[in-house]
Amino acid sequence: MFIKEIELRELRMQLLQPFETSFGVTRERRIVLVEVTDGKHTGFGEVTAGEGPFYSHETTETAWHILSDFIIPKVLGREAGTAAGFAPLWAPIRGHNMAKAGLESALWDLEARLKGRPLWKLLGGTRDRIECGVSIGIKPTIDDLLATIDREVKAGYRRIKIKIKPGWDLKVIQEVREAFPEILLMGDANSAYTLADVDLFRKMDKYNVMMFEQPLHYEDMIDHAELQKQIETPICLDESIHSADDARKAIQIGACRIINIKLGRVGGHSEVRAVHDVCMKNGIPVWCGGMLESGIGRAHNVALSSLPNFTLPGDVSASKRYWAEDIVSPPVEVSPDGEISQRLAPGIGFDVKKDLVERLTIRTRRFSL
Ligand code: OSB
Ligand code: MG
Repeated sequence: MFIKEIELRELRMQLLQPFETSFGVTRERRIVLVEVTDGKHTGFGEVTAGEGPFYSHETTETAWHILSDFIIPKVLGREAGTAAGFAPLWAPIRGHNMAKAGLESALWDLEARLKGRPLWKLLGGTRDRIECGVSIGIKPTIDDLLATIDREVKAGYRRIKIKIKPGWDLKVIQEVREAFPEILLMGDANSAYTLADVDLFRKMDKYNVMMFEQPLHYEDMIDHAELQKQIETPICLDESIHSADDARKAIQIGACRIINIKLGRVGGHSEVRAVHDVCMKNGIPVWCGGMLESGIGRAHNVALSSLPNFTLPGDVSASKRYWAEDIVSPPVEVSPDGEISQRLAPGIGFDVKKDLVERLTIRTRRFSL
């Protein structure tokens, strides 16, 4: 694989509905797409950084900078046998996993297309259908939330995740559980709590919640281990896990019983597989997290969710929940029983709608030899 040209673009895409978490509200996405070519085939990747440094330190702007000024210059004009073979080139760059993953995932797509194989098979995936859940943001009222859950359950989604934060937690969980006694329910706090809240979590233990996702600080494992000792509901880590090594340590100290794997947060498909393998070896189930992706990031998420230890429904849901028109064709669709089928075409298996991408683009930069 010889890298002849790389193109970055920033897209602006309006979400159909605002998405609110404990760290803020997102109305519009600023998405960086990475397109790599060997002159014959093309691969696409997506940077999942947020617009501001509130989920992680990375932003759309920092990813553009790190890709343009540090990662791309190391990769352009270089040759490697596989996508994984390029990773040593950017290994000296500390952090910035989402910027790295934007390019790394494009290289995997390129490798898969070059070999004429679906990406999910190249990754070692075994599931030709994946189970889908939804992530539902904080709503103005509990009634709004209940109505949204009702709609998503009727649409077939198999697991409901709600966002929680101080003041939108115990009572909300209690009412959701009362209205939907049977659903697989979980809560994601995005680091909104501290160990001082252990009593609150003990109270929430009795509502049969599948897991609490990242209740404590975004860099912590130690306090999570303490909280996990004191509550029965499994803890799932999201923000704290950036690598297979983090996963190993978190498991070793009992900081979680489940791990959410995000392609961007761990720096690409190779590290996704490494995190996946550590978890599988230790009997820790994983699921695929989402970052309000466009169809390209979504397609990568569908593919990686085919790995065998993705045994829980992920935050990988239909394009139409986010976008009036997605940038891939066909859009990502979920069956009435809550599953997405893997694509059989080479690479991510979806076509990129060039005209729409062009219309949504607010800047481009092309790097060629
Ligand atoms: O914590 O999982 C999260 C969205 C943006 C940033 C962080 C998170 C999320 C979601 C949405 O929960 C998942 C999705 O539907 O894409
Ligand atoms: Mg999360």
